[in-house]
Amino acid sequence: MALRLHYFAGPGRAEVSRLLFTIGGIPFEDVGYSWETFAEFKPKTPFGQVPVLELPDGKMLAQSGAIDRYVAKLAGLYPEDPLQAALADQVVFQLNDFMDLFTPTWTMEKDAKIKARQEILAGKGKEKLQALAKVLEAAEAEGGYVAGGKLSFADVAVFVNLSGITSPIMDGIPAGLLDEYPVLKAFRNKIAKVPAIKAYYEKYGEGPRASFQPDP
Ligand SMILES: N[C@@H](CCC(=O)N[C@@H](CS)C(=O)NCC(=O)O)C(=O)O
Repeated sequence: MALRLHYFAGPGRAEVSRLLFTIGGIPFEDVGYSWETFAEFKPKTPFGQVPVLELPDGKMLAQSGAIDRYVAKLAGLYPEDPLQAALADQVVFQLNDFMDLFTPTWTMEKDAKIKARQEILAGKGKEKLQALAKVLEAAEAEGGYVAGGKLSFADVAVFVNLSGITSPIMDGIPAGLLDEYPVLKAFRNKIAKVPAIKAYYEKYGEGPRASFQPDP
């Protein structure tokens, strides 16, 4: 039985793993839920949340960070060198800190949500994106990727988070946000052109994933 990745239909916290499976050529089943169908599955998960990766023996692995690293190792996309692995991880944790800023906005009414997101982008969010740009600029000069001079799960995570934050479903976030951060824009676009990633969004790049395409 193939590994089964359970999540909602959108990109969200499962997209990094979907791409890692795809780049690595590892077959997997992408099991999508609506809020209604998730209610039935929820009690079967370790922590009542998705994503969950169902293993061939039926065991369930939860937490996107654990799933991403496991799939990255299967796909040969987790650096073997401990320092390079830590350098990859530091960027992924920085991305998590950035995305966590928006967590309280998800349940807000539309007007409040737009205002709160604009404030984040002008304050703490800007600081975090600027800091990320500095790290990526240095990485670019040292081999072109986040760690070890080659593609790893951290590059995929950068791509997914920068594409996701500018998704058409993100009220209050300008589609052209990355124009303010040329290093981030260029990096996202470079990873968008990795052949397996580009092919994935040629197939699935509609709706919330429109922003995952390479720049025109
Ligand atoms: N830290 C967890 C968070 C998982 C999470 O927040 N999942 C949300 C969807 S993005 C969920 O399952 N929500 C439904 C619920 O909590 O009932 C991870 O990264 O996997």
